[in-house]
Amino acid sequence: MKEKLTAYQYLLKDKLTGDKNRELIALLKDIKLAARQVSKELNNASLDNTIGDFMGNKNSHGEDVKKLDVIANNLFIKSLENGGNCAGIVSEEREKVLIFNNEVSKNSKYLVCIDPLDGSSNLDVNVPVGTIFSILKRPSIIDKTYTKDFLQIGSRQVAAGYIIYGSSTIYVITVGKGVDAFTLDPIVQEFYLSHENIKIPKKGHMYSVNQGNFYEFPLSVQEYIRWCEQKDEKTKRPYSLRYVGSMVADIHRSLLKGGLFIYSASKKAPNGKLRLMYECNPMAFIIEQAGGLAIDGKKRILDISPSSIHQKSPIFIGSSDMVKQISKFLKSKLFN
Ligand code: P6P
Repeated sequence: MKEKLTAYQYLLKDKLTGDKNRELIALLKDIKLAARQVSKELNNASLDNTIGDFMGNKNSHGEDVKKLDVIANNLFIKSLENGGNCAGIVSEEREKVLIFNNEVSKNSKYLVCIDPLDGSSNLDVNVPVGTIFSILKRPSIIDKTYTKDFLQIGSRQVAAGYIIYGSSTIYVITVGKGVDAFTLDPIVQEFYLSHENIKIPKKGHMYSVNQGNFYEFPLSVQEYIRWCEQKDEKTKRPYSLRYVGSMVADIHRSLLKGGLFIYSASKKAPNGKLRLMYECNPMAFIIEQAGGLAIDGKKRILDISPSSIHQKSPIFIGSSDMVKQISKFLKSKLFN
């Protein structure tokens, strides 16, 4: 019988050994605490009447704010601020950075970029949603923390992860030494190792895109989608279209089963919809660590130099063979 290790025990034993990693392990525990609290809020939402819009409130991007968006954001802020292992955060739910000025946090080595509750538009219909986070090192622990300290390219991430709140709550993380997942035991309220050293299948036969935007996409993306729909036994086409409308759910399926997730630039969204710092970068780090690829259509997501904390990026992410295949269309002179 395999030893049942908690996330803390496993990371301490295998991935984050030594004193220099104590603060990072503690920061990952702070994130785990908030994840457990959010999981409980989501499970009770319909009973506690916290499903639904938050009195027509809108976030800094003009999107309807759900009650649970606010609850989740506050829970992560509270855990990160009180944990003292993070100097400040960028959150999808806040227009500006939030710097923690308490004595312990202000000398912390790390910064966190987070989407506290991604896919919350699905909450009312009980579709899996998630938290996505990215951990960066502060350029300096002597100076104060500034917005510019967060504007680091994705390849400088120290750790990244997501929590998917589905039929079970699963915490998927990388610290740059592969990808591991931990499933919440709801009775014990502890995350235990359930998927060790996950590798994304090199080939996949599922593509994940909002087909409703087809005629908004560049011709190259339209042609790729048409290619997926053609019958060809050798390449096991037509592929299956799977789109949940919740990035964490679509990426989690691709990670475990293989596939390609697409959120392309379009006429109505020239930079796509997903945010670089707390959606594209963390997912790209995880998928690359699992052996997949992640591009914006021209370059590696993790090589993009950010200019603003909420900037968007197109993203094509998943099984390496599938990303290479769509790259041929994206770069073809026929379609550009
Ligand atoms: P669309 C959810 O709102 C989200 O941010 C991601 O989780 C998801 O992948 C995407 O937007 C869905 O967007 O435009 O297809 O509804």
